Amino acid sequence: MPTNQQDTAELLRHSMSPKQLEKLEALANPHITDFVAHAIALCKPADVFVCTDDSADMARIRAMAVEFGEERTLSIENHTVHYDGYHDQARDKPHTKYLVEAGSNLGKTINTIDREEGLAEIQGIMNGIMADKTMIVRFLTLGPAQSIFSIPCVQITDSAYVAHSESLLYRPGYEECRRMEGQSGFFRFLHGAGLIEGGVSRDVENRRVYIDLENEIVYTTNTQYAGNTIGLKKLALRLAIRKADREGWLAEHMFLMAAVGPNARTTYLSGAFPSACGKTSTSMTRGNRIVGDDLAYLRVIDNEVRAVNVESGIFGIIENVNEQDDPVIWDVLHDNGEVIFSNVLVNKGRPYWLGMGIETPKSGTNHSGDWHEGKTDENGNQIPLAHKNARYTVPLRNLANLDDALDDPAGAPLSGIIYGGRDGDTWVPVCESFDWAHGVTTMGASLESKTTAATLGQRGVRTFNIMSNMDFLSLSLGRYLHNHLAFGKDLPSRPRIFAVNYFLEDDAGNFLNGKLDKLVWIQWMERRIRDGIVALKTPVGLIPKYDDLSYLFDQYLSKPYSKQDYEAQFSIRIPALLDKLDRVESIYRKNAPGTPDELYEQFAAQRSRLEQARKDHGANVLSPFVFPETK
Ligand code: OXD
Ligand code: MN
Repeated sequence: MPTNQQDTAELLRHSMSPKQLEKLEALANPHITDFVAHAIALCKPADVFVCTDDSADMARIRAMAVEFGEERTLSIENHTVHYDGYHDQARDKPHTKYLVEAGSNLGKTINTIDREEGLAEIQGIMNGIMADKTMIVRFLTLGPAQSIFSIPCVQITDSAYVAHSESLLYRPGYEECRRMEGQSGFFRFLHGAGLIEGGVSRDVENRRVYIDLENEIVYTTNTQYAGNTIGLKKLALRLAIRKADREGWLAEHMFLMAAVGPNARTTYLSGAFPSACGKTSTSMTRGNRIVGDDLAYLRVIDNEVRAVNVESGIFGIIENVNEQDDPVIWDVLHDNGEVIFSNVLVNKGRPYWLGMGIETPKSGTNHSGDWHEGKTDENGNQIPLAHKNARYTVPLRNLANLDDALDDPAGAPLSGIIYGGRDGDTWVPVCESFDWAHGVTTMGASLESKTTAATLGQRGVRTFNIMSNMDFLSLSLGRYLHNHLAFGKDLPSRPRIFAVNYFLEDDAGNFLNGKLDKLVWIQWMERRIRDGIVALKTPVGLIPKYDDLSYLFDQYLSKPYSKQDYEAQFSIRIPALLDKLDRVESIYRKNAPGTPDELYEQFAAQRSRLEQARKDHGANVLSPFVFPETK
């Protein structure tokens, strides 16, 4: 590694063409220069490309993705397809670790490695990793430009696919870095895809995502899958949670939307659901407008909670996107704006995916290479035509339902926060908390959800996932929860907190709700916030009255809603709710010293309300019709 300014200058001159060096030097920022020099000394690239905000540089990145074989063009102009390796289709949690000093207090639920050992390992793997490749250096921002929310970032990668995805997903940041006039304070990401074979990372057993919180650098290697590699996505979220802890704001795994109520009034809602549990489809519900589908920062500004979308694009799950249910995305995927499809089937230049609602071909190319119906993998399992976690990457500006708040440097005023998981048997479809602390503890901090294809490993396993942010926590559970409780405590008016569950099942395992019913839940929340419509008071929170839902189903979905459906969906399942309290409480008691007492107090109160209701009504499962009305 270069140790002084003269060595750094020498190394850069030796490794970069005068034109690329000029772009770097124009930033006049020694912190950036040092990081680039550190990356060059470690990864030893054949050459270096510095990407400014200029459209010619962006076009060069896209062209490189095709030249390097990481993307292939499709029959619609501006559309490409990218494949990740067969065993590199999702986030790798076991190999994602924080570098920590001995005695770290991150707690038992967070994956860590001794700092020196981890740095030696990752730097060993990355030594010379770009030997015959081009290193791409990018500058981007998280959040709107020139805003109190925004964080400048430097991404270094040898994957033109990663760099290209970032053009679609984030705001440019070269000019923002120039304005920093030599200061530090940006997040840094270094990615090397490793040995590439057939356009994909080959050495996935050496896949690593190592996070250096102290220096705000993330190293990632031997993977291309965006959730492991795109610095500004889940890697930055881990750094942002720490920064937010220091500075008194919240960095969340949340969509942000404008719910459009009567007379076109706008009510901003955010929602934290685990990956592949409906964030994108909720923010896209018909008649409402999207601000973002995955990551939000929340700050208190002038006594009001305001939120921004960290991103300016969508890396969305494509499974089940069909023309009827998802018309806005369907159009974007068929227009000639830029799209990167990943891990879909391609036949004659056209992409196909699972659940797209049209007839699909029996052969083509997919994440397994040449594919034909009935093809099996090394374990004899049938390979579907596309991966369940296949994706599309698009800029938000191409969407017809985009809300103006996207680029507001002051963010959107937030009126409601929704927590939701994939829960087959316990929680009602929609419920409002009694107050901030009740919502934070019994909804956000108690969230459980079945695992999905967005992470490697078994699917369908009920897993604790605090605020849907568990995979990205860089703080102890107790500290993170404390921050949430404190965030809303002294505000004159706080966002209401709701919990939703789109995945409730009957005894035969059929979903009790249709895919579009969420539109009704959104409208009910909107009416609670803006009109204070009456609700029913249950032991776990406030649920909708049948008449209100019946009206909203008719208005928004032109569908009758029967009392039987209402009863099946909104019954209070006391044993399941008590079991949930026990399961979640034991996680905090075992793994989270420092958990605020308020959580245990709220749990005890909820438990006694449930037990009292069982006594009062003499049944384990209580119909919603037994509960009294409340404001
Ligand atoms: C995502 C994820 O891709 O959370 O958004 O995995
Ligand atoms: Mn996500």
